[in-house]
Amino acid sequence: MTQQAAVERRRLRDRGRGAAFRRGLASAWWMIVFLLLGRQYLEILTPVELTVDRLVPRLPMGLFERGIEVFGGYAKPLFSAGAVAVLLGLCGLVGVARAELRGREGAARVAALLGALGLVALFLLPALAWSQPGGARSLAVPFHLAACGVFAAALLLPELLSRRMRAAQDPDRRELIGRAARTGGLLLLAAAAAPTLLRLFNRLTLTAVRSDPGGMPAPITSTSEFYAVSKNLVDPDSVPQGWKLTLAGLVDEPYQLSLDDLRKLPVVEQTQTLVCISNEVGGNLIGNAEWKGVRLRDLLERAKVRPGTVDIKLRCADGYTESIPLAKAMDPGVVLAYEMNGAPLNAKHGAPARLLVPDIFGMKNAKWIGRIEAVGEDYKGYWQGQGWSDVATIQTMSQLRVPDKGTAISVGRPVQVGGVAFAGARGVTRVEWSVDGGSTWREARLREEIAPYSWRLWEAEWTPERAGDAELVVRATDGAGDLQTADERDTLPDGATGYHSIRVRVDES
Ligand SMILES: Nc1nc2c(c(=O)[nH]1)N[C@H]1C(S)=C(S)[C@@H](COP(=O)(O)O)O[C@H]1N2
Ligand SMILES: [Mo]
Repeated sequence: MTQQAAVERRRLRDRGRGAAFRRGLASAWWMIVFLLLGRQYLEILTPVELTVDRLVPRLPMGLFERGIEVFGGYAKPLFSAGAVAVLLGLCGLVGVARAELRGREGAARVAALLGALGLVALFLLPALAWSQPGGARSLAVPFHLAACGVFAAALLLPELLSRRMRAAQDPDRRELIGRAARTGGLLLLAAAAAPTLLRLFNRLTLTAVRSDPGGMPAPITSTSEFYAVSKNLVDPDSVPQGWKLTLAGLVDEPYQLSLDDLRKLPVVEQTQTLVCISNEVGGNLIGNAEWKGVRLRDLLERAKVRPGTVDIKLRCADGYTESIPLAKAMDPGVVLAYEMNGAPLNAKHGAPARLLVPDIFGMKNAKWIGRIEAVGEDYKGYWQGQGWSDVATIQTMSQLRVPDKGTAISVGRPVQVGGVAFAGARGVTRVEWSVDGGSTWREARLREEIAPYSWRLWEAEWTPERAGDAELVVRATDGAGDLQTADERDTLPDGATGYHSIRVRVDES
């Protein structure tokens, strides 16, 4: 054989492999539609959602941190896109494996093919499905197995059918029928998948949602401007039919409550600020709202928590789990809320009920709660596996919100300086600000206290005396008299610390 012939052969083989890979991908499309239908009608999570859900909290902390550092708010969509690529890649490879094996002999061929399919079928999808949270789990595993079956059928059936037709019909007719079948199939699939895709798309929580209107914040953040953070690619969007809150575990009298039952219990109203532990210094994952609900303590007393209980564990519709120590759970400030800013809690913020835990970072404020359980161990929640603080006490923090970027500042003309300060349950008693990078400090005016667990708005007036760059800095003192730490620390694992500062240009008047 000449060298040229060998090269030509390799070229053909590579081209054949490309086609086989593409055929694997095309077969995956059927499986994807099948999975989307399951997502739409059976609430079975897609492999991509499950991958993100399982993998992210297991990433080593350093890697997670790097990811957030490099990709910022895009980390979640990029990670998801990666998961899609890996799953599709596997499907393509199965396509190639199948084509490679076609030339081989009988039994070996079948065995190898089954092996390749089995790899996907028996391990990947069902293993993922196993981690499906909530009631759909028993359905999820057989459903994902069936999805593998759909993939296998899409890959193998056309070949089997065309072999039959080849025997029966002339080539032109065969070609026509084949094309019609493919086009019709694709249209059908597109029609079936469209509503699901649309629905999922509307519920995507790719990044923390918060529209920043700029300027001095309102004392109460409107629900539409309130940041939203969740671990999910797609949040739970509807309260399941017949939703019940379950109180169980180490209790003498377990019980269930409907939303109506919950609304009949003694009501508490509480204005409280939420802040995410991954909020950077000066970041906007913070908001203040008026909540309404019932005391967790009342719910627990009714269930008669047994001695030996260590933690109160929360289980949510999205599979999220969290825990707070029993002593904290009995704090009258811990509220199971079903209203936010005068309206029923919406889907983004945890409908039908979410927990509010004053003094503790947002992650302990579990949303979409379905089960509250007394447990005899120090239970580690979703994020603690990765090393985020389990105590998660809010750090004293303060922010400059004005002047904001667009404000023109010039010598001799007064401008407003101001923002928010927050120290969890300790409260803020003093805010100071500086125009020289923290060399000298001035006293800020605190606006009146909104509520014990709420942020405090602060403001001051500044009349610049010199043109050039100025560095504005702010720091707060909490109710215990402790000055906010100037130590610059990252969000991981205890929440960011350090002073917020902004550089501004002062023009000649
Ligand atoms: N069930 C559930 N609850 C959750 C989360 C989640 O992913 N799932 N995220 C937590 C985090 S990290 C934060 S900061 C707050 C944010 O609450 P918000 O979206 O109402 O602002 O919800 C917490 N509760
Ligand atoms: Mo958070």
